[in-house]
Amino acid sequence: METPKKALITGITGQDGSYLAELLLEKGYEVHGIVRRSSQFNTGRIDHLYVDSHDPRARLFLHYGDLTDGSRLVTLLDKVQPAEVYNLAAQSHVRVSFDEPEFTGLSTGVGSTRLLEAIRMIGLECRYYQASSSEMFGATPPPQNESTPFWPRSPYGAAKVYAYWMTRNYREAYGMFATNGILFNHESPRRGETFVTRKISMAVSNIVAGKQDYLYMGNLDAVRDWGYAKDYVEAMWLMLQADQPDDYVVATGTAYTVRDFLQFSFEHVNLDWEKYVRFDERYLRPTEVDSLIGDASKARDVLGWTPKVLTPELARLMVDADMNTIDLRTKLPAQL
Ligand code: NDP
Ligand code: GDR
Repeated sequence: METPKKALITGITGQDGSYLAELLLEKGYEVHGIVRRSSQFNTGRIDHLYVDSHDPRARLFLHYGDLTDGSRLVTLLDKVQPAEVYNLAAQSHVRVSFDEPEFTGLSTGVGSTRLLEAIRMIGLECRYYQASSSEMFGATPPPQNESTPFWPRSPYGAAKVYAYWMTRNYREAYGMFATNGILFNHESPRRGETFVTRKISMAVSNIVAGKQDYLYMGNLDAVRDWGYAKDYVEAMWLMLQADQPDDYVVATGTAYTVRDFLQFSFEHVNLDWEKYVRFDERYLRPTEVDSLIGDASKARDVLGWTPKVLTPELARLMVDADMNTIDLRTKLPAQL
């Protein structure tokens, strides 16, 4: 029997990590994931994939670690010897990055350097994926592609720009197969509950169930290019199968406002969003990113990648998922 290819995923407990782990397991990989120690289990998104490690069929293995702990990354990479490393771990919330700029820099920015340097130090021959972001384009007007200048508008965006350039530098300086996926917003029923799309889909289901009266929101005019996370992890994998390391934008190329997303979601259950949505300035950011619309022609032409799910369908799919699990949710999310 052939030895399975090994992949290491940082951020495996997050939205994208869980879909990527699923995809790689389906493709026959042995998947290793880095998990942060927490006072409660934080593996809810991947529990369905886990097989006890004593079982000979087990192909998913979890290890404690943290992107702020460089020596741990060295010992772990040395032990696992993965052929592919996907760096998805980050403090990924833009609004929170204004409250925690230093930690965001340490994890989202310097965390990538720690991982790249660990790979270099032990001489690991692997392919590296960096989760770069459309937030790097920030205030540069759309459409944005691989040649668009960066103008980050948050500590998160700035940390991602640093990680992007470190990834390119390790590619150019050491010949490492290091690739940036510049992904635009992508969502799913596993999206964190304080990101705008999931906040909306959960509120719709709570309102229908009579558990919530109003939804408090910030800027409804922001334009985003929202795709489906399951489609986007496929693009990550394709990038590491390419002949050469490179940088790719991944997006749907469509544009909707937060207001549009509200309308698609409430309309799906025959409610008028304007009756339920109220403004709270707490959800505004000191500097906003007004409009992100990606041009993913390169990913289409070189990798053969195209999105399957577009924003209106995504909104409906997320509302349906939250409507189906409403009975399992016992409390409303804290107002964060
Ligand atoms: P999530 O916030 O859902 O997941 C982030 C993951 O990173 C979690 O597993 C989290 O662990 C882990 N993590 C956070 N800090 C550390 C740390 N210091 N050490 C180790 N692990 C850590 O993000 P997504 O899945 O949505 O996004 C994945 C990546 O892609 C992120 O880097 C994000 O910035 C980037 N990105 C996301 C986009 C999107 O639209 N979703 C678009 C473009 C880029 P825990 O579960 O313990 O919190
Ligand atoms: P974003 O996602 O900042 O684009 O970053 P988020 O869903 O948080 O915000 C999208 C837009 O909605 C506006 N907005 C609100 N946002 C939140 N969270 N809560 C609200 O109540 C609210 N009201 C209006 C925001 O101002 C913003 O304009 C995401 C993250 O996944 C990043 O990690 C990733 O890199 C980028 O997408 C691409």
